[in-house]
Amino acid sequence: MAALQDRVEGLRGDFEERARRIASAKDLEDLRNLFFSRKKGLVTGLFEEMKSLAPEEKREAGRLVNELKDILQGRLEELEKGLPKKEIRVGGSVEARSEVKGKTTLLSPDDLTLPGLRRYVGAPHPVILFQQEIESIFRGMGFTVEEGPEVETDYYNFEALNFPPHHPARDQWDTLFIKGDLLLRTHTSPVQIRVMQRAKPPIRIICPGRVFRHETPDPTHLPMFYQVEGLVVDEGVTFAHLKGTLEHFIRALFGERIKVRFRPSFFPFTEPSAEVDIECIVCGGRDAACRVCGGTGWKEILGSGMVHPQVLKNVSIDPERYSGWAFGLGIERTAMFSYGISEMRHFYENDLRFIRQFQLK
Ligand code: FA5
Repeated sequence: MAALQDRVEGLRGDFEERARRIASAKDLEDLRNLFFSRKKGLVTGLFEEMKSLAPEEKREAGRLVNELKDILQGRLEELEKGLPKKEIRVGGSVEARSEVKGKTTLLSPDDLTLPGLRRYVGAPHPVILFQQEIESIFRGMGFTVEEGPEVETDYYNFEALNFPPHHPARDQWDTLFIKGDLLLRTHTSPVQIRVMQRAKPPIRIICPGRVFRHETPDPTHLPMFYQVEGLVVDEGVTFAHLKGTLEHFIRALFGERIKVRFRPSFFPFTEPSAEVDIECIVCGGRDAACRVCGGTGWKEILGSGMVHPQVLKNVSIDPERYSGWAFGLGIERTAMFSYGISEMRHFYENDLRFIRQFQLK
């Protein structure tokens, strides 16, 4: 029996020695044949020899040889998995297969419920996803969605909105001028004018789009960003409608428990005017050095107010009969709070590790 044990150990050593030199499916196949071919296989030979043993020796010999067989077959499987794989395209997906014994075998057939290898096909940008969420809340309240040009004239961007020429309030919007009267719109408010010129009250619209300002980027400011404008004009419209609608909208976005505040402000095209802040979701007001809220615990997300009577006159709507309210919300500013991002510039760095997190599930 000691002699058999020596031979079994010798065969294991020999097997490992050869296994180290395997570089292809052909090498692996030769190794398998050397040990297990039906006529001359070294392990097969041991089973043959056992037949001539005395019955009392057979049991122990059988245990030793079967153990060797199991170990070596396990090793052959491991070696097969380690072979270089061929990539085979099946209906657009890539599956890993290996070639052994001249046959192509699908690897890891053990668990057919494992997901296949998925190809990344792209997804809407998080800012656009958020814009769509905003649109859907306002559509639910009966608003329709309008658009306007990104290249505007001074008239629509400023004058019709009650900024007289050379008025200091223009400085609030660092404008990128193109040529003569043309400029890149600094806000979506010019769309209010375009809509009121072509439609008469009742008006209930929102208009999302890109705006441009000569600004240095920081965690909460960009030189190109998205706004969404809202405008309601009808008989009997009051500030209470403005407040109720915006509060409903903000709670629909952030949940019932979000803290919201209206703060008096100034815009030439609204009177009275208010800016709306929400609690700083990044620090919750607990970090005096917060780069998002500056330690105040609040961050402005939109400007709003009752449409100035002069603006209504500019589009031939009678301010004695009609009144209206409007708002302009920063989409990235609001999105960063909704997604819990402390840095607005991430949206435009084109880092796929960031962008892919917002893919629709
Ligand atoms: C305006 O642009 C007004 N047109 C808003 C308005 C519309 C008031 C209708 C009244 C009636 P303001 O400059 O504050 O206002 O910008 C509005 C929002 O845009 C801000 O609350 C903020 O959320 C966002 N925002 C402003 N500047 C930037 C910037 N540089 N980067 C990113 N978001 C900005």
